[in-house]
Amino acid sequence: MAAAPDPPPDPRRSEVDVLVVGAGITGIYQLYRALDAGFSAVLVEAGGGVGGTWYWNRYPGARFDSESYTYGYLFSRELFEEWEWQEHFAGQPEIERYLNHVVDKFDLRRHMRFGAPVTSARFDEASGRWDVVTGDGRSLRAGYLVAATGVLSVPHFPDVPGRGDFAGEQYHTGLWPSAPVDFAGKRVAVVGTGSSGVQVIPAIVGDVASLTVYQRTPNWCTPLNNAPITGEEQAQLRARFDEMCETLNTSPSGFLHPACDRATFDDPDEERLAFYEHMWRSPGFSKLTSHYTDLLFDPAANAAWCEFLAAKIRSIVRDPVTADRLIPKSHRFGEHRPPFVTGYFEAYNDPKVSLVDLGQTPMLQVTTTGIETADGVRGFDIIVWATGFDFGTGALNRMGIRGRRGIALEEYWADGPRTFLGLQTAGFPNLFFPGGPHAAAGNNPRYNGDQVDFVTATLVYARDHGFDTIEVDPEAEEEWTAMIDRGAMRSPSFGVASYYFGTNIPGKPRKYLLNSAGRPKLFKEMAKVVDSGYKAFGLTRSPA
Ligand code: NA7
Repeated sequence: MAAAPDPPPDPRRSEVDVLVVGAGITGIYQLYRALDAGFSAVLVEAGGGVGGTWYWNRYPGARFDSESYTYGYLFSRELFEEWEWQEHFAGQPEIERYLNHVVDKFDLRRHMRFGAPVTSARFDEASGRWDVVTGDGRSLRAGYLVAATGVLSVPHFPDVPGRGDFAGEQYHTGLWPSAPVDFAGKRVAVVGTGSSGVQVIPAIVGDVASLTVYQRTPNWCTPLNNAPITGEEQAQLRARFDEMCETLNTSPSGFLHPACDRATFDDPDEERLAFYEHMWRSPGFSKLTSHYTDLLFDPAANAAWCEFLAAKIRSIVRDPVTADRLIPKSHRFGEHRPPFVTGYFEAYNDPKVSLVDLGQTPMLQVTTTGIETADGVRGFDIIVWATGFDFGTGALNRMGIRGRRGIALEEYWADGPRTFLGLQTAGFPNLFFPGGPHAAAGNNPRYNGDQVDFVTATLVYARDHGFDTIEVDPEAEEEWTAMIDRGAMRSPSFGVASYYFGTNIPGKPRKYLLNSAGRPKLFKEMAKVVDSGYKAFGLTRSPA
């Protein structure tokens, strides 16, 4: 890294070139890139430490389901070589240690302020600057505001009557306390069976007195197939760093998994079953990225894989009624974000574990002692809410962002987000949100990193050409947003009942929040912008 400007910017100073919000993997990288490009920069973070998702989601069992070395940073070979990930899919403690290591190695901490959630951010048209207030009572003025606030950072609690009356302990997986939660000998309820719920369940089952899982919709869970990284693999990772970067930096989904070249019914039944077995034993997301090419496009192909998975669930879970409840009926594989598990289905063979199907016995209320469903009350000492997040727009819409003429972002986005490149929205000059809605899909740090690189290059271009106001052209925004909406309907495997479309949050507009054209489209459009001299951004000079 180039030397930081001297004297170093004080994180309490009131005016900076770049204000980054969020100390997750994207915000840390944006801070590093802004400083490296010679801007003064400060990062503010609501939490008490570094990590973002990996700070808040410290529940037992929280871990990557992207391979560790593909999720971490690639900008520094030295960093890559000195950090030896212990497992192919690292657990939260190791991830948090890694991100703290990065922050210290690149001397970023002195530019960071913790316990400082943004409560308001107003664009001042006269000066062309953002005036930002944080929850610790400070205010800052910034030329550029980069909200790296993440897509899964606002926890969602279901609106169940009596939730506040529960006399025991209750936790949301996305707001997990730093002090360890003692599950030993406790009667525990876990509500929700998405990626978080299915990680926490097997991680605590050994400790609890009883575990009751409240499931509204089962998911197509498949094995994560985690393993320690052997010495030989470590050596190979180092030796093949350049090759790995090339693959990760160009792959549509940001993974290393090789693509399959066959469609489902190209293979005779016996070979197809052998391929499915191979997939079942393959790591994490390769069950999507290395699967038959038609998995998400041909409903019959998807159904054949689901049939295989249902048979697997039945073969693991001994009680046939429980097994049947764990098999999804309402959606295909890939329609929801698929969770990857270790010992999840096996946990239901433990007599301490029971599964409540909320479809049959809806949750009526939380009482002081437990949870009441249509068939009665069960008592608990601890309730774990693994009930997800306000995906995509949750954090951005809650930061009090006001653009030109005081327009509120949450009003401008009342019918769903409108963006260009998943990075900017018209009427909010100099505001960028890498890692927000509409960018791509896949291994997040890879395409979020592409966005950070693009933002940094844009700021440098503006500085080099004497501009300081960057505001996307409404037409470019309209085109990108229309492309996102059209793409949402393209794959027949994708229904609209998922957080990708906001359906988990009552009253949220049903708009697609990812980008099904993915990273290749992002690359193409970013290159077009650069080639055109940033035309889509209408660079100008502020009046002041
Ligand atoms: P998810 O994947 O959104 O899962 C949330 C779970 O909570 C899911 O099973 C929901 O059921 C359930 N839920 C939500 N609201 C309720 C109510 N009111 N009652 C009962 N159950 C409810 O969140 P996760 O934290 O597991 O994972 C989020 C991401 O983190 C994941 O994609 C990875 O990227 C890591 P539903 O399916 O809505 O019926």
